[in-house]
This record gives sequence, C-alpha cells and structure tokens, in this order.
Amino acid sequence: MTSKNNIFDPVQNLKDIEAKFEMVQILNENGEIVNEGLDPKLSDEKLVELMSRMVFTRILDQRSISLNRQGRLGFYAPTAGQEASQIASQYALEKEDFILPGYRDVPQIVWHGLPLYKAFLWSRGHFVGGQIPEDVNVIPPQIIIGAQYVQAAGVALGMQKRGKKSVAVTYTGDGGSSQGDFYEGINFAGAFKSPAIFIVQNNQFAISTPREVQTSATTIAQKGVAAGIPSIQVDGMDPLAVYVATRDARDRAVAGDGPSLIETVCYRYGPHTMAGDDPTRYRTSETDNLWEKKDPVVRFRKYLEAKGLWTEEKEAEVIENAKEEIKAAIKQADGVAKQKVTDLINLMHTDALPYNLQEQLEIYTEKESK
Ligand SMILES: Cc1ncc(C[n+]2csc(CCOP(=O)(O)OP(=O)(O)O)c2C)c(N)n1
Ligand SMILES: [Mg+2]
Repeated sequence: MTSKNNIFDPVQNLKDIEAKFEMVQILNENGEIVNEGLDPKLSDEKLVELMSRMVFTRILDQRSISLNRQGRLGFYAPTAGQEASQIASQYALEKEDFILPGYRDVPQIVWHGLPLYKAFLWSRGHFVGGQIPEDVNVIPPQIIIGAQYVQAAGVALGMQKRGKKSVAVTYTGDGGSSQGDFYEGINFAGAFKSPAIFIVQNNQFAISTPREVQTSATTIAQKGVAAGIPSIQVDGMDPLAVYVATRDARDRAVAGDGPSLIETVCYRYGPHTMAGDDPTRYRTSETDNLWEKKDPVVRFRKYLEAKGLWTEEKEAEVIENAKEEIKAAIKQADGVAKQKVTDLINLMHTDALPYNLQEQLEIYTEKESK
C-alpha cells in the first residue's frame, strides 16, 4: 500500500523541499526594484561605490585578458558576467572577515585589500604574489577545486574559538559543489555552528560540463539542507540580491547562528581560462545572448541612472582611473626582481634544510652568482 502522506513519500518530500528554493531577485534586468521589502536601501554614496567597483572589475578583466595574450600575465580565469556575484558579496564584508578564494576570485581579494601588483605576480607564479600583507585577510586563490571549503570551515572555527565577531567567506563553482571537500566543509561548519559563508557561483559550466549534468539536484542551494545550514539561491546577476544574502548570512554568523550557503546564479562570458578552451564548442551564441541581457553592470547602471546617480561621464572617469591603476600595478609587478631557484628553497623552510635541498641550494647559489 502506498501512502500519500509526505512522511512516507520520499519522492513528494524531495519535490516539496526543492520547490522551496526559488531564486531571489531584488533588481530585475531592466534595473527596477521588484522586491521592495528586501531592498537594502544602500546610501547613494554606497550605490555609486559598488557600481564603480563593478565597472573597474570589468575593465580589469578586459586588461587581464589582453595582458595574458601579450604574454605579460600567466594563469588567468576571466570574470566578466560574475561582477555582481563577486563584488557585491565582498562589499557586504568587513575588513576583519577572511576570504578563501578560488582561482576566478581575484577581484574579491583585491577589493579586500590585496595590492593589485601582487595579484598580477600571483598570476605569473611569482612567490611575491603569494606573500599576503599582514593586515589583509585573504589567502592566495585555490586551484584545487573545493579545497578552500574545508579550509574555510577551519578558519571559521578558529574565529569562533577566539570569540571574534568576524566570518570566513569562501567561493567555489557549480562544479566545485560536486567535490567531497564541498560536503565536508559545509558539514563541519554546520556541526560546529562556526561563522562561515559558503558561496557557490553557479556560472552554468565547469569548464565544458553544463550545470544540468553536474548534479540531479534542482538547485545547488538545497545541498545546504543536508548539512543543516540556512541556504538560499539568489540571482547572481543582481548585485542587490547578492549583497543582501551575504549581509544576512554575515549577521547570522556573527550573532552565533552558524554558517550559511549562498548559490549565485550567474554566467561567465569568456572562456574558462586563458589556457585555450573554446566556449563555442560547448555552448551556443543564443545562450550567451540570453545571459548578456541579464548583465549585472548594465542593470545596475540603469538603476543608478534612473536615480540620477550615474552618468556617461562618471563611467568614463571610472574607466580612465581603472586603466591608470592597472598600468601602474603592472609596472610595479615588472619591477619586482625575477624569482630565483634559491628563493624557492629558502622560502619553503625556516630552519634546517634536508641534505638534498642543502646540496641544491649550494649549486644554485653558485649558478645565480654568475
Ligand atoms: C580537485 C580538482 N579536480 C579537477 C580540477 C580541474 N579543474 C579545474 S577547473 C575545473 C572546473 C570547475 O568548475 P566550477 O567549479 O564550476 O568553477 P568555474 O571554473 O566555473 O568558476 C576543473 C574540473 C582541479 N583543478 N582540481
Ligand atoms: Mg562553473
């Protein structure tokens, strides 16, 4: 006998849970507030600052792509399309919060205080790019998919043990949400009720693997339910929705109410990285066009223009400043001494070197002195 009672109907149970995860939007594609009750009512000054940072970041992406093509940068993962998801989430944080980024999350750590020339050096694989200033609470971007989720659970636990009123924020992608580390990280933080915010930027692809075949879960947000942590899916092309979700998660975390999971539904316009994948092989221009209509910078521009807070001149000024700042940062990166093999050996060990490295150190000290 089959029961229609939900308790005995796991299929219905799943449907009920999934139906609860509707994507939250505050600002629609036309730049109109569609969810008045959730409007964070940011001051005019803050709205302009958030827009300026998104425009700066779009330019940084364009410049990074051309610098990479000129051979002046190393590893680079394009960010255009993900500005709301990246910049508005970081904007909801405080300086004492700690960011554990993935390889595409360079903008967030730059806005959290990492000098831009260091981000460029990190891209080049230079050790100075991994030396983070003492007062900047970030670690270098993680390349191992999902590993930062476990690290974030640990950082959050450390903050909790020290009684700090701060949070550890980490980012991964839709693909990353299939990794073991993802589940371990959210479960651990949930079990300890530690102050972590887990952000999944669902940009629809893990390299060429579409979101639809990544998991049979209807949303990635619902994965938080299994770990017993509050979870939400937001429009990741809407800066206000991303900001509010992150701010609320932060408020809960510092109040002692534990971690949260935020899925930001977004898109990357460019290739996966500059290493040579060709997006036309795995997605169509129709899909690209559909997402470009949702553009975070365009919708925020419309919103601010309607409020009389943004003009073409203002945007041109932000772009000009961005170009100057990027130029100066590349110059600074170029001015840092080339890394040597002896640097690598010396940096890895504070004291007694193993004999084989000691031998190599001597060989390279000799070679490099010539
Ligand atoms: C543990 C591990 N497995 C595989 C890879 C290779 N890899 C690099 S990026 C990537 C896809 C990640 O996609 P997603 O999490 O959606 O992030 P996105 O690149 O879209 O931001 C894979 C499989 C890796 N870096 N680490
Ligand atoms: Mg992805």
